[in-house]
Amino acid sequence: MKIVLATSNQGKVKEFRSWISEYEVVAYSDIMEPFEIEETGSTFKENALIKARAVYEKLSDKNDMVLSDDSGISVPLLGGAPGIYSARYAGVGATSEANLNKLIATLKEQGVSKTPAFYTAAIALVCAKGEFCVHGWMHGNAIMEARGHNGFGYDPMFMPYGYDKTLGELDESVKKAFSHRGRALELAHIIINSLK
Ligand code: ITT
Repeated sequence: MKIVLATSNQGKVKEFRSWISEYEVVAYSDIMEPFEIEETGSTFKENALIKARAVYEKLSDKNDMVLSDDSGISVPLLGGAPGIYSARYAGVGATSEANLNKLIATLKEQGVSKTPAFYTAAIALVCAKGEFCVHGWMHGNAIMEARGHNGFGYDPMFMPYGYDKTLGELDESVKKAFSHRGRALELAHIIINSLK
């Protein structure tokens, strides 16, 4: 059984590849022509399932399993924004740098130097046995500047609780152990192992 990642985000591909070691992991674009998947859901879970189902439908080997991730950063001070719109906060097709800069600029307008924020990841699994979804969260503070180059997306402005560095500065092992995606993947692993 292969695990096929239903994502075009290279940051996610990199994390999943290094965190799932005992299975063959391939990005869906390695085995089929990449295609547009419209994320029409109103929750992380709905969007994760939409992405995993779309790729599973096109799989030639239905014994393989599709894994997708819908994730984002939420800032309570901004009413939860950008949330499910994290990838398109600065507009459809915006670069992750533009999204990061927009969040920093928006928070600066609030006149605070840091504010609580949290990441959410919904991981959906679609396979011959059915559809499953698990979640993970990581809480911390959003700061008003970008620091470090590790991780991706909003990591340079996110300081997890218990650390005085951003995910951009911290070793990748911290993200594996404590992140939204790392925690959700731990739960996904249990499901995957029970189905193999
Ligand atoms: P796919 O839909 O192809 O998986 P995407 O990047 O569009 O890729 P999402 O719709 O789930 O995926 O949006 C996730 C966005 O949330 C991502 O682009 C980042 O801006 C942000 N994000 C999610 N997890 C993150 C993480 O671990 N570190 C930094 N930013 C993250």
